[in-house]
Amino acid sequence: MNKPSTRRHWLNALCLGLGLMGLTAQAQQALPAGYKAEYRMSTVVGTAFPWGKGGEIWANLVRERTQGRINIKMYPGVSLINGDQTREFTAIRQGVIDLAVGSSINWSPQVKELNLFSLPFLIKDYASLDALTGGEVGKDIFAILDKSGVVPLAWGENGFRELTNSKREINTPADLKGLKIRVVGSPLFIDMFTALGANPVQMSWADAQPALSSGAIDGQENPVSIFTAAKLHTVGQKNVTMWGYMIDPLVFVANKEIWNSWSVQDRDIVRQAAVDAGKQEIALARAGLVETGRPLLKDIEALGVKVVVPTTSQREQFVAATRAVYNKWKPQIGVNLVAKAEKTLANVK
Ligand code: X2X
Repeated sequence: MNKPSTRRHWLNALCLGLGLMGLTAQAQQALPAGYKAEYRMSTVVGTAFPWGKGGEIWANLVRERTQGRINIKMYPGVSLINGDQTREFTAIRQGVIDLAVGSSINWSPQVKELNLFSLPFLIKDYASLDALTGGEVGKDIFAILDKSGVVPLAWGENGFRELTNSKREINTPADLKGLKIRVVGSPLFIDMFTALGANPVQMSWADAQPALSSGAIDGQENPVSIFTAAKLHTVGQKNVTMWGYMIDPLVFVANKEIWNSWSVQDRDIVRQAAVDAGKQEIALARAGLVETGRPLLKDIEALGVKVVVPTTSQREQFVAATRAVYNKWKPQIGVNLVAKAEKTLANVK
């Protein structure tokens, strides 16, 4: 019945199978007990953006420095939660996401203190943000994140959020009147744009791009690094207003259980890699905006986009129009935390 050649074939297959099982077992043995073969990292945007690049740098540094013990796979587009960026924080806490580089805005529905960074016209320049994240306020926020159930590791940056639209130049609140502006998840943004006379529409970043393309909405607000990488000029966004009304920092975090499953040595590696990646990411986020003449703005104008910078008195009109929103949100964020931030900022040169 069984010809010798067929028997040999089965024997070979059996040996190959056993060999593979042995190899898999070996690979598993190489990992310390309790380590997963792969960890899932969430970001909103991919590696074409400073934010996604920061995630990639972090994952690569961790893989190299742990000799592959900790292997991180990126899930841009917040794909682990079907693009619903306002659920990211909960998903990290619950372990649906192992690691993340996330925006303070997207996590602020769960961590109300993170709305601090979204207070209109509070943080006026990079030195001001650095004074907050690098000082007592930054420590307080990390302690709050820790208490909220994640392990905060390092700061990154999305950037100063600028206003763009398809309709007209916007220099004052009057120019915004009636425009449909897409805003992100925190109700603070609905308050701000309502106060400015616009018609704010809350939607995810994934939904915003088709909505801009179809003209269902007129405008949006995001850092100009997002504008260029997402090519928003191709979806009708022909006007940019450099009003710098707020800046959203990013935070590199880990799920607590995952964190505790690692050796102390590996935790140090992951934390230091986050700090190093965060520094590089912040430099990428600021590229073209910190050099004299802000060369990135010239690049945007070269795309056929009109870039305006409100004068001091025009800017004052935006500040005045949103002051009531600032005052309404201060107690919701925490009077002490906001006062501490205001005091720190008053001392920034
Ligand atoms: O949705 C946005 O506007 C974005 C990409 O900037 C954030 O995730 C906060």
